[in-house]
Amino acid sequence: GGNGKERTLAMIKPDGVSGNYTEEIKRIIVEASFDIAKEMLTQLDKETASAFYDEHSSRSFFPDLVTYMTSGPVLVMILEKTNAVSDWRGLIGPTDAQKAKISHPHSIRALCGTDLQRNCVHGSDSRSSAEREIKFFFEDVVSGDIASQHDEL
Ligand code: DGI
Repeated sequence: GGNGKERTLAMIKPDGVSGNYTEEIKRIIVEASFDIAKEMLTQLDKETASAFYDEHSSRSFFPDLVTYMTSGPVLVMILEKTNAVSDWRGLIGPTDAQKAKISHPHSIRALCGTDLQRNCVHGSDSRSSAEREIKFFFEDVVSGDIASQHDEL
């Protein structure tokens, strides 16, 4: 949009939701002046988790990543503010939660993550990833619903 605001896709992963970190993470989000434009609590199936992390599909850790991401509900959110993409990446900290606890002790991954895989939150890594991921979870779902309703007419 032309108002200087940016959108990013944030997710509280299964370990964050099951560990009851949702409320604390949302407090951090609001205190950092993000608006939560949309949110959805959902259980990823294998196909959806695989498609979301398609760029990693050839990596050795991919099967474990999909098992982790489908192990319980996730909370997916669209966050809005100026510089939302880089500001949210800054708040969550490095990918490896074990390293985050040392180098970024006030980051969200230091707060609720465990290791390189179980890092409790996701954030889009660029504006273009953010747009793709927002479409993946929100706009595709909507148009999919419309398409399936249309098919049944
Ligand atoms: O954008 P990030 O989530 O910080 O990191 P990424 O896009 O490089 O990787 C996506 C997710 O895949 C990451 O949050 C955790 C998992 N992952 C990345 N690298 C490894 C990994 N999991 C394992 N087990 N081993 C890895 O080397």
